Amino acid sequence: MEKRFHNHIPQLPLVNAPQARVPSDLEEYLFDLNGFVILRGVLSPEEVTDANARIDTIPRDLPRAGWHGWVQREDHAENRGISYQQVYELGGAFERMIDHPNYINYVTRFIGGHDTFDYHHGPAFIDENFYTVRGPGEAIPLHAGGHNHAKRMSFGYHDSRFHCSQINVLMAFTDIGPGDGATMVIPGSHKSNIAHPEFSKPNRKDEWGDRRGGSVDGIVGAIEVHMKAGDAIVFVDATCHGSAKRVNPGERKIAVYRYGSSWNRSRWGYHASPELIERANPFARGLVHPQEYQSPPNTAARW
Ligand SMILES: O=C(O)CCC(=O)C(=O)O
Ligand SMILES: [Fe+2]
Repeated sequence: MEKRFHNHIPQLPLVNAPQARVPSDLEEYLFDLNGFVILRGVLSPEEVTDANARIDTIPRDLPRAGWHGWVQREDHAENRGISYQQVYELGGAFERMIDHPNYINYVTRFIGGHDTFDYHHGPAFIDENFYTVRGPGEAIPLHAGGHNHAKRMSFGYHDSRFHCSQINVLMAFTDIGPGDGATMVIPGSHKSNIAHPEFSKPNRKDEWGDRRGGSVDGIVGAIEVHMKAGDAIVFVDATCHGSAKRVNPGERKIAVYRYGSSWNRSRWGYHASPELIERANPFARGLVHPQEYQSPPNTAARW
């Protein structure tokens, strides 16, 4: 790869399939500036249809925290809709999304760490993957932001490399336009030193904790990201974000795959099934299961 104008340390795309996408100079500039890039058409219409059909095999009355194979319904506030965790276990398009060639090189570029100790176990690890369905009245409130100095979500750039701790790939499985409950972001907020005044509103905690629900509607500085089914937003989790409240009839469907360095941990303690680890290609296997533990001889493994 040619040297970039901003002296980017060359790194060959890890996924080098003929169609694999690599961030352009402009996309790297925009990611650094805004904290996110929007990628159009990363999933084909067939992949979108396949994913939605696999979700439809899960009974809608699956209770909170109920299991469907290796997928579990999340027990979160009602106003955030229905979420299913560990969807890469559903196979097909969801399994391909582990290392999808249309975005995985963005993920590895933005996490950074190539040629350093951060690659000791591999390029990245998926610490959470889920699919969310939201209907009218549902949303997720404003959260994150550069003012929140958690290592796990931090943004960095040093010595010509990005150093992001968590990169989210948020994909649309329905068209998401005005009134549909779009994801909302505050561009540039991954570098904020100051918390948005919205965070000091007296009812802030209630928006997360109870069933009343909050949204990002009307918050100054936030913009809606409109997407077609198959588009994705790739963003560092430090970007202040959330969603608009859906007002239109029907449902908004998205999935989020979160990637961090290979020494990261699963957010909720999930682990990939033995079947998935067995059948995944070696690169994808590393993203879901970067490490085999060492045990003394004749010790029963418990993980
Ligand atoms: O639903 C969205 O648009 C954003 C989801 C999100 O930010 C989250 O689940 O942390
Ligand atoms: Fe989020």
